[in-house]
Amino acid sequence: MPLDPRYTLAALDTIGSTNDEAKRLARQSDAPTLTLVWARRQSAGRGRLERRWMSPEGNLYWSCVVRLPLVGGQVAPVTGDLCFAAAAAVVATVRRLAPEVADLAVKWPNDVLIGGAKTAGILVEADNGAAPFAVVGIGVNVGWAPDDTPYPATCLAAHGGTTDVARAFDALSAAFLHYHDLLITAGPAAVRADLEGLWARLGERIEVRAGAEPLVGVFEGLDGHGRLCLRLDDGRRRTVTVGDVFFV
Ligand code: BT5
Repeated sequence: MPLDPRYTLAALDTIGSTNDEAKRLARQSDAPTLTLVWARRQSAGRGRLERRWMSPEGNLYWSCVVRLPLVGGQVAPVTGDLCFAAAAAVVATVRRLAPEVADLAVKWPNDVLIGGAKTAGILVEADNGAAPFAVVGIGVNVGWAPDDTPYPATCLAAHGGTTDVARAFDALSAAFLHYHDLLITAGPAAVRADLEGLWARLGERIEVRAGAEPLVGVFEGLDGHGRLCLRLDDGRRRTVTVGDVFFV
């Protein structure tokens, strides 16, 4: 499947982090929107909060520059929306490349799980400088998963899916373009609609670490901005914009 001509591709062998390379290209060489960086392996792959993303050969390491639209002279708050677009693109990719998978879920805001185990992670980073942009970074475990993470991890191949990273690249690139365009033409609610029914632990008790104090309560759903809504044990409701969800 040829890459859509709206993308510009930098395909690399080994790089520290495809997100860092995408940021460098966006800042230094004025790379256009939809500049893609794809590496065979990463030597310093990152998760959120500088956590490590294990990145040996055999998996997909994909980052895309998205130039942010300006709304009323301000950078539109689209970072979270891009995270949902990325999650929806990963879900479409898993469905295509591992069609036997039944238990697919998204752990708010950025993990895609198969059978409760992490299969993909998403890291969206924004630069609100003079020429604002975001980098959408996606790691998909295609043929390999770590066995020493605090929470279980898995890969497509372990669920009857492909081991072909190039196929995963093609599928993810096509799916992300679809959701990128849907975000622009129909808005974030249309993107989130495709994630309905996929939220892990909806209606169940979860723990959210967003500040100093962990919050424990029932995950009631997302609000109109994609924020997580929690009903605490004392009946109060809290919405969380950024945080980590833990299963209790
Ligand atoms: C994420 O962070 O899940 C975002 C991961 C984004 C990785 C992509 S790869 C392409 C681009 N370039 C980068 O440098 N990054 C992006 P977070 O929610 O913070 O989860 C990180 C945690 O996941 C780690 O602390 C480990 O416990 C676990 N982990 C690390 N590597 C993993 C892997 N390959 N598969 C499953 N879990 C992993």
